Amino acid sequence: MSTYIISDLHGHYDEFLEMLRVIAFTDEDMLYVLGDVVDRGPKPVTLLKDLMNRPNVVCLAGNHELMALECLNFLLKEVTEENIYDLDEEMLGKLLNWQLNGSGTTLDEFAALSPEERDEVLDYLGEFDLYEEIELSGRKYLLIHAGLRNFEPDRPIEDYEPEELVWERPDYDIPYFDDVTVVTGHTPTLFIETEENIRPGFILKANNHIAIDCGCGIPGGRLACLRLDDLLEFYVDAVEEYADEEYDEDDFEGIEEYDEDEFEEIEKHGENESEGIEEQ
Ligand SMILES: [Mn+2]
Repeated sequence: MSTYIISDLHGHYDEFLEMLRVIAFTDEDMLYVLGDVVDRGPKPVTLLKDLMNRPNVVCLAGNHELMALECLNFLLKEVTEENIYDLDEEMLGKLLNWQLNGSGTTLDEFAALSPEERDEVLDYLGEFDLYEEIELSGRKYLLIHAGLRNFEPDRPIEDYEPEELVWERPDYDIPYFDDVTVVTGHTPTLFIETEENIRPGFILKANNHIAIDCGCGIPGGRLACLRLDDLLEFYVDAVEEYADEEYDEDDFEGIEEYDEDEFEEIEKHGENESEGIEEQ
């Protein structure tokens, strides 16, 4: 029995299946998916429907799951005289922010589902935890999507707000903990600027950090999987030529045109999402 970690699948279902073949994944093994299953890539909902039928796969929430859940729940609400005003500027901003972050493929596949399937997918998304603590081969690991915003060494992990765990860009030069390795996705290693990142686009292990988003779907990137038992790395090249216009640099610029006070939360997201990854 082995424990594997993968992240930022972003709808790359074919590459995911290929990775399961490469690692010879069995029912005895365990796989943790560190968030961002949906958006950007071609088959995000197909991927979700596959994952939800695998009892030995645990998905954690990424920023894209939080955006998708909130927006899809809103979009599915029946419009009534009471709730019609919920479509206020803040909600419009959230919908636009999701669109700018690659919601298109998720919405397309979601719209094609039956009402029952939509409920199943939303229920499944709502079950994603924000973190997982595991111990393996005498080493402690904290699995989260992005990092620890407003980090304090003694702050219990359960006290962090969801937003603090799914949008952060960690400083990979500085360990969070001496005795716990923090495993994250979210920031493609292609764009991590630290001296120890000698192979951008491959898994980075440095300073009690392990960064495993190797940018499947981004030019120069690939899908990565880590076997935690012995830290062996596995890679699968992207099947599809990446051609997602929603990754345009202009999209990230547009998001800064909002009124600062009203859209403080959204700007924060937009800024962080685009920071250092303008090439995506
Ligand atoms: Mn992310």
